[in-house]
Amino acid sequence: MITKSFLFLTFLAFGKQESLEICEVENQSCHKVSYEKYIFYDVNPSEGFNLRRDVYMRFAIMLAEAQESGRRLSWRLVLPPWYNLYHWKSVTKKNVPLPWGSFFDVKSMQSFSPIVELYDLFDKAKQHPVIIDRIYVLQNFADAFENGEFIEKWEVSSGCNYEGFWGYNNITAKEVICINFQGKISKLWELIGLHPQDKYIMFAHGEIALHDAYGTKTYWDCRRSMKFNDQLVQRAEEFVSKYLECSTKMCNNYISIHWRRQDFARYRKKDVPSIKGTAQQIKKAVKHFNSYINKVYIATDAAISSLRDLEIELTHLGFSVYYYMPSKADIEKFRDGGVAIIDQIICSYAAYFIGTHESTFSFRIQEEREILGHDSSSTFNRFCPDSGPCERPSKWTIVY
Ligand code: GFB
Repeated sequence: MITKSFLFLTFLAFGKQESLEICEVENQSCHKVSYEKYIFYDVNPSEGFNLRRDVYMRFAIMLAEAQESGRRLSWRLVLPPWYNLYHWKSVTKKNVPLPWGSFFDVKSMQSFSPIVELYDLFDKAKQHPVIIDRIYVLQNFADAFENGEFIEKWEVSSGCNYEGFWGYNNITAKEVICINFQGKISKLWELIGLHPQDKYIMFAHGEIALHDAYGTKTYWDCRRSMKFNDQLVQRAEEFVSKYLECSTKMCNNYISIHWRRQDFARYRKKDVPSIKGTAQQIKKAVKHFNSYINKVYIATDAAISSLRDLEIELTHLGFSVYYYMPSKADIEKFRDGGVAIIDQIICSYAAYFIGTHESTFSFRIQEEREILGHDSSSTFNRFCPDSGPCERPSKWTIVY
């Protein structure tokens, strides 16, 4: 409580009212009082887990860079809970919003950017419900190019709405504004600057704002801070040790594949191989890389019947095949999201990896392998279609 003994207040942070320093003359002491403001964001409901991880990075970097520049110190990023993801098909406990701590080491993420879990914000916010001052619903412009040029811009538009708040009914908003937006994420500060008094703002369709820069040191600093939650790492390591007989994060005795099927096998036939073709490509890769390896770890979203067919093909070719089949208890504990991360961790420890073209699930494994220090020639490999052109995957190597 501020009493008469507090005689003066100073504004910090370049004259903006971002934090207050309160000095008490009687005690001759000063302390800062935080004046926190919060950015919420959400992503198009149909987007999967691994694109969402990338959207997080765009916002986390935006906030981290703002802090580093010494401006906008009061802003925090609220992590949108994981809720009702389209690809999460297991029928376990009823669908509840899951915090980021279920999958990631949030303390490590906080070492990079000023983030808070939504449940922490509920604790901090004195008002209930939390009332968001303004939701900006981002939309694409009808035509991204003006006279053949991509220009960064935004304009207020109409015809949008926002339904959501991850199933919570104790969040609401005063105003929803539709914005046609194209450009880098730091341009969102222009929108934030329109109403300097706002304390809680939100961007819906956050995926529309692009990275300021991709693959830079800052990108990788952020990416490295996204460590997985310990329980998931432990479960993956148990599997690697017990079945793949390796006890380091850089195994030399198995290769891993991410075999994305489902919609990829149906609609992207020019990018993915048949079952027989997959087995043949694995054989060729092993022969080229290290013909002593005979263990193949498969991460996949394929139907069990297709997985068994691939297993039969690979067994005929002399390979021992491994995959992680979560028990009911594992699914209850880790949920679909955690089970997928366990697959990703196991793939990341392998001597050699082959991924699926343009799958963000594969991209995240490649990044993990870069962080672990695998030679990039063992990482940036993809399955090709049985016939036709096969573009080499881009190499996004780590920067320190
Ligand atoms: O993560 P994600 O965006 O990767 O979505 P893509 C695919 C989801 O399918 C994952 C499951 O988050 C998992 O829930 N999944 C895929 C897997 N592969 C595996 C696997 O090997 N193991 C396990 N356990 N689960 C995007 C989609 O997928 O591709 C978009 O999100 C769209 O909706 C686009 O379809 C073309 O980038 O592969």
